[in-house]
Amino acid sequence: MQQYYVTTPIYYVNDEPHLGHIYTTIAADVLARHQRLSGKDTFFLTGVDEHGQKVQQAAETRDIEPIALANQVVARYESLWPELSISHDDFIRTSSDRHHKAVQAMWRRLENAGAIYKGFYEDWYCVPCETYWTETQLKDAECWEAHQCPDCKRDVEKVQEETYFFRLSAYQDRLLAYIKENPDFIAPESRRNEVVSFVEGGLRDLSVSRTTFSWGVPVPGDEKHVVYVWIDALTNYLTAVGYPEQENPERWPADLHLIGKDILRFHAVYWPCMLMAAELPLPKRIFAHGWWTVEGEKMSKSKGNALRPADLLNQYDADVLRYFLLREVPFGADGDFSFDALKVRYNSELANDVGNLLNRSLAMLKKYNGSVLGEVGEEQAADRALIADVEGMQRDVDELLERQAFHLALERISSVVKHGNRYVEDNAPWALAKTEDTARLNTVLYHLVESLRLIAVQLSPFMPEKIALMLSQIMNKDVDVNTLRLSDEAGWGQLQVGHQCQAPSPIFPRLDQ
Ligand code: ME8
Repeated sequence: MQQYYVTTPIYYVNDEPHLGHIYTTIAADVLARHQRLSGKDTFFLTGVDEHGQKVQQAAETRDIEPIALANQVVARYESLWPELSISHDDFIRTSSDRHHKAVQAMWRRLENAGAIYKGFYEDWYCVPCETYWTETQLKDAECWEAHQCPDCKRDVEKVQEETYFFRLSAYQDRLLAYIKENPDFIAPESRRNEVVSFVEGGLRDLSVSRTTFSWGVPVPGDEKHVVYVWIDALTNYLTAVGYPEQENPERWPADLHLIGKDILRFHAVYWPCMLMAAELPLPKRIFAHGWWTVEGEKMSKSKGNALRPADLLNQYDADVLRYFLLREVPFGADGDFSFDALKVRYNSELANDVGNLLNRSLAMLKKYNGSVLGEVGEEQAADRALIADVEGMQRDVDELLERQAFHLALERISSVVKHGNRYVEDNAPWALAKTEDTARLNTVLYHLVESLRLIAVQLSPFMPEKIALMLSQIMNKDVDVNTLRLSDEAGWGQLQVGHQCQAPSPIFPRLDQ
């Protein structure tokens, strides 16, 4: 069976989950569900990043141990993910034994490959960004006078320590060649171009150990050093698939690392170079999505305006959020979250289009034929056009999700829903019901219900709970969307004549503006 391995970033435990974290995880979940539906042996990984100075400091301010802070935030994620129907197969914690082993084994592997050496470091460090800056970089960014981080504009600290370096510079040419030969490796294209110009600008060896704090994985054989948090964090993608018990894990490489644009360099430069040094295959694709603001403002801890999952789930079903987040903004672009936009999108596409098509179709079926699908007559051009559109949708959605174009996939499904509503108007079952032509009436009703079934199947990765309700009305039994497979479901004509549907019950009631 074909495999599929998708990951999210592992989230820091010095912050509570917010809109940004749920966005990436929902996107990964939709892909995982879509791949399972397509019959692939899918592995979906998410988790938390527990180590590092940032977490240690956050714990100190609260006067607790870092692990206690981590445990609190892990509990939040563990209760949040089921509420959002996240279907991850593994949740990784970097404080776990399995991960310690993996990080230490990775370190030794890099060391044995001659890619790690000991040296001395003198530079400027931004604690919140966990990034080192040279004097030249600060000067270039006009941050030298104020000693500010070029990214976040907060203060940088001077650091001088004995450190181990990773020979990043040695992989510059190989990485560039790889990126050029593999056009799908980094997406979207604008991010790929960014990475190319960064690498072309020259890679410096990377400091990969710290002696200034202790909350992390000790460097094997030199325990006063702690492994740099990014080496630690990135290795999680291998830990979860059985490294180092399996030296070259069977599930590796990942098919997709889904990340936000903030952590592109770590994933598209440092990580591939580490893997090259370790002689492990590179992930097949890295997709960096854009940034959400909320009602026009950047979410920030200092402003305290981060949108928390509870603020959203108090007002909207998880599935409606899932739909909105992936429909509203082209994946890859930045976007602004507003409750008004959510309501508009919900009313127009979910209540008016999908909800309406389901309700009116099942209501007419009930009224004209006791909810039973009658004998289908000869197909007309309009029927064939609807079938062709449904079949085209199935192919297109698959192709669009292969390249993470969620908004286009939803738009494509939405276009079939609109087609279905037009088909109702054009074929006017209420008028047919007044004639003797029951064959035509049955044919129209059949095409509507069968289209709805196939639309629901395609929507199920996006809205698993709502679609389970929709399908149970159509199939007249409980439907577990997790076990649906396209090989069983996707063919036109699976609903049998004589099948009885349920009476409609609205799943997307209209909201007042
Ligand atoms: O960076 N809009 O963890 P993190 C969209 N531990 N996505 C957002 C967002 C926003 N406003 N804010 C956060 C780390 N995200 C490291 C990762 S991976 C080996 C280590 C999402 O808790 C987005 O996916 O800061 C971003 O990449 C991630 O949260 C950063 O999470």
